[in-house]
Parts: sequence; C-alpha cells; structure tokens
Amino acid sequence: QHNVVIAGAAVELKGEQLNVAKISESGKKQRKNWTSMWTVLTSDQLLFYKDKQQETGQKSGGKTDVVQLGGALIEWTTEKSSRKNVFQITTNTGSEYLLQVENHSTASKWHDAIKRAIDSSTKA
Ligand code: I3S
Repeated sequence: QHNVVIAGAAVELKGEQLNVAKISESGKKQRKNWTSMWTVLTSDQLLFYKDKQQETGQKSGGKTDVVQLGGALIEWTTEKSSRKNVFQITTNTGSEYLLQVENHSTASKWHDAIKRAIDSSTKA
C-alpha cells in the first residue's frame, strides 16, 4: 500500500532551467537576486545547479543548493514579484525561494510536481 502511494506520487520532471531567487535563509531576509538555475526534483528534494553540465559532473565548481521538501510549503504569489508565474517554497527551516518561468504550463507542472513531492515526503 505504501509503495503504491509513493509510486503514484512519482515525479516525472527531470531537469529544466528555472528562474530562482532565494529571499530568506533560516528566517533571515535576503536581497532578491534572480538567477537561472538548472533545477532537478527528486522524491523529497529540490536541487539547484548552476547548469546541466554541473549536474552530470562534467563540470565542477559552483554551488549546488539542496532544498529539503519534507515539511515545506508551496504557494503561488503575485505579491513578492512583478514577474508572472511565480510560486514560493518555504522550507521547514525558514528558507524561502521564489521560482519562476515564463511559460505558464511549465510553471504549473513544476508547482504541481513539487507539491506532490512535498505531500509525499511530509510525515503526517
Ligand atoms: O522585490 P524587489 O526588490 O522589487 O525585487 C527586484 C530586485 O531584486 C531587482 O534587483 P535590484 O534590487 O538589484 O534592482 C531585480 O532586478 C528585480 O527583478 C526584482 O523584482 P521582480 O519583480 O523582478 O521580482
């Protein structure tokens, strides 16, 4: 039964360039700085790489940010940016990320997949 639930929540998104701005770290507000990041969703983490080459290890350097999705919140926002298709992820350690992509259905796919990963990796 448990396996079936996990399989049903399996995430099909592999990697894509998304615009990312980290606006808080451990509850401390940070200056917004949009960066295009190669973003990978696993069952319980969101990984931000500088680019695809860095993910596949063909290139070293650059900082990979790992976002733990267990206990996180996700919501669309129209207030935190003038950009369209922006959603916010708040981690259970108080870090806040804005994610954005121009194409609405692409943004929706990522939002929905991340929400499923949050739901399935958050202990009841
Ligand atoms: O929330 P803010 O401060 O209006 O966000 C803008 C700033 O991050 C700005 O950078 P500077 O503070 O260096 O000017 C960015 O260029 C803008 O893109 C940010 O606003 P949007 O609405 O794009 O998130």
